[in-house]
Amino acid sequence: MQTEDIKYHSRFGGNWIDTDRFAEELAARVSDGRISDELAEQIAIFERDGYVIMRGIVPEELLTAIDDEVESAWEPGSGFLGRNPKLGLKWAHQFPADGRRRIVDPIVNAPSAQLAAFVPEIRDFLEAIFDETPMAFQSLFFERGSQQRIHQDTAYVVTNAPVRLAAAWIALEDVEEGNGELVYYPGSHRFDEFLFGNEDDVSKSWNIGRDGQPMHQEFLAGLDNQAAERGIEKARFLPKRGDVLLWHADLAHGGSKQTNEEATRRSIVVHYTPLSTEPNYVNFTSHFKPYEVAPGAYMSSRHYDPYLLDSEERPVIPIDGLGLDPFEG
Ligand SMILES: O=C(O)CCC(=O)C(=O)O
Repeated sequence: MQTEDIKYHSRFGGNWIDTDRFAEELAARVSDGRISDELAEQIAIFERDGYVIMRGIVPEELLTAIDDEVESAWEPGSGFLGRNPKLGLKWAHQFPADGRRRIVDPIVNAPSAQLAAFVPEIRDFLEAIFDETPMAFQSLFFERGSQQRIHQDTAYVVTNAPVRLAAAWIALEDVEEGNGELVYYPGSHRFDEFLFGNEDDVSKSWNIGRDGQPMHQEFLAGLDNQAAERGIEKARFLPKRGDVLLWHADLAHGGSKQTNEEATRRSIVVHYTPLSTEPNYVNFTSHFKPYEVAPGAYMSSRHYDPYLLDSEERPVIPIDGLGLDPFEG
């Protein structure tokens, strides 16, 4: 693509799909065989709506293996890290089994989750929109829904190329309305852009010290307001096990209220960026080492050193407040 005079929807740039040349560029890539017709259709939907749903792309053998890996994650010594809103970050076995546990970066220690993050449909799609090898760099396993207010990931998932980001929501079980399902505003990736920071330091990401809570609330309210002004209704993702929803960096999405108290809503969310992009955590971890998990597929982690997967050791996390002993009580 000729780079002069190209206009991006965002002042922070993006991928080629985020430019005013999208339609002609897509046609050119299809016509010279770089992109298949099927992939082109998915990319066109993603560009228009800010997300695309791929049904049944994670095979059942992989899903069964993930179930086992997640079960083993709660055992002392598993090496998995967990998180919940109350207790923060700890070894996974240190969390009560109340159904609200989350596993941090499950794709590092769980080989099947890693494969699921890069099933060919996801890998090829990401490579096509990034025009580059994809890298998974922030993932979470959820037992139940986050119930998180509708937001854009660019506010919190920080890299040096903010719009060159996409995420996958991988369903590990069927989800019904009331189970804390994922909700989103179709088309919201093209909403007017909220600017954090100040004149000297305009930013797409929220920094609590610099911006404070009022600006954060203004950002969140702005998403609902823009949806209302444009007459956009919330859509719900009610997947079957093995379905995946891929979303754009700026799709406004969140977790709906869980009205069915008993229900779990097991899922894995993976964030991706091109291999040349640097997550913000390169500035405060020694673990930024992209690791090739399969040809054309990389991962990195803020907490784990994936290269330890090649050794006999379990990945360990020498970060503040957490010891190195994955058996600690
Ligand atoms: O799955 C959910 O409830 C929401 C997940 C989400 O918003 C995220 O990971 O960015």
